[in-house]
Amino acid sequence: MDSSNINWIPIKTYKDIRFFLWKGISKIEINRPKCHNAFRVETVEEMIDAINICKNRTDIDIVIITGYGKKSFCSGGDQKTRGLGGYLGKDGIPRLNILDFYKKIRELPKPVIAMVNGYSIGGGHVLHVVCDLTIASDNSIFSQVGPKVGSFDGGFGSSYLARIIGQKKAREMWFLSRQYSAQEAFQMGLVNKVVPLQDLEQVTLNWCKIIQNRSPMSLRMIKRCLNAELDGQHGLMQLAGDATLMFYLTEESQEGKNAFLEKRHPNFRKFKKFL
Ligand code: S0N
Repeated sequence: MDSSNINWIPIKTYKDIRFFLWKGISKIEINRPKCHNAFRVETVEEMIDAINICKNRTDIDIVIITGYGKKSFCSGGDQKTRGLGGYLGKDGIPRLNILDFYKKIRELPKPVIAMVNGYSIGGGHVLHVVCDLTIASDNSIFSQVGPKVGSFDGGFGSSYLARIIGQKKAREMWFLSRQYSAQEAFQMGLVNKVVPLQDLEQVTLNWCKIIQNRSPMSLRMIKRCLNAELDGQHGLMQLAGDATLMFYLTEESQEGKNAFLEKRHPNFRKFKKFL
């Protein structure tokens, strides 16, 4: 695939993000370069709207999340909008709605790739952690700054982080709140690949292309299974929902519905049993 052929087509216009589609690949890009792509309540609302579209459109196979420009992926919550008890939207109600977006990424039955193009800090670091895969440019910087700025993420940002890089390293990241280079992040298993910044989109799209040729149901189930172990009852519900989907596709399941509608007893005995 030649980068000159890439033709991102806008799906919907927003204020804080850009949202594109090209050949079944969608791209959600935080567009607030003045503050290193920090997210405010409205940014997150837009991202949630975009990812809901990704869920509902069958012509979208895979989602890339990234930040505008060459310096930053995302610097976390917009500290200038942080009030008492959360981040303040136009209604003045304090929220931490980024958690809802993290959940959307985990729940999406399609692969999500973080294309990290610079600073990935605080809630903007958790943002790449919750994605299925991370491809980072060589100028990227990774950090959890909570203990420096008076916050912490005890959810995916710590427990899932620790599953990825180990308990000791996760504690180091949080307790010291220092910055790590892309190479250090690669060495600790925090990212899947590091590439020169100018190759970042091309390599990410190459990975997308490979994944697009894989079985969508297989990808969906493996994502669910990997999540289920960590996500407790919620993860099991998601996995079970997909198991039900697959059962609905069988003749045995159809027989139950048809018998009800035809007001007869179902005959399940005619179906093959598997060991
Ligand atoms: C990215 C950094 C390292 C860049 O440093 P540099 O190059 O020196 O630039 P600056 O001069 O610092 O920045 C340029 C302008 O951008 C503004 N800015 C940068 N980041 C933010 C931000 N997050 N919010 C608001 N503004 C930001 C600067 O202020 C500056 O503006 P001007 O020119 O007007 O002065 C460096 O900027 C940096 O470290 N930034 C991030 C700092 C930070 O506090 N991040 C937020 C951390 N917290 C969260 O993300 C928590 C939110 C959260 O998501 C969460 C989730 C789940 C559960 C809990 C939480 C939680 O609350 O922790």
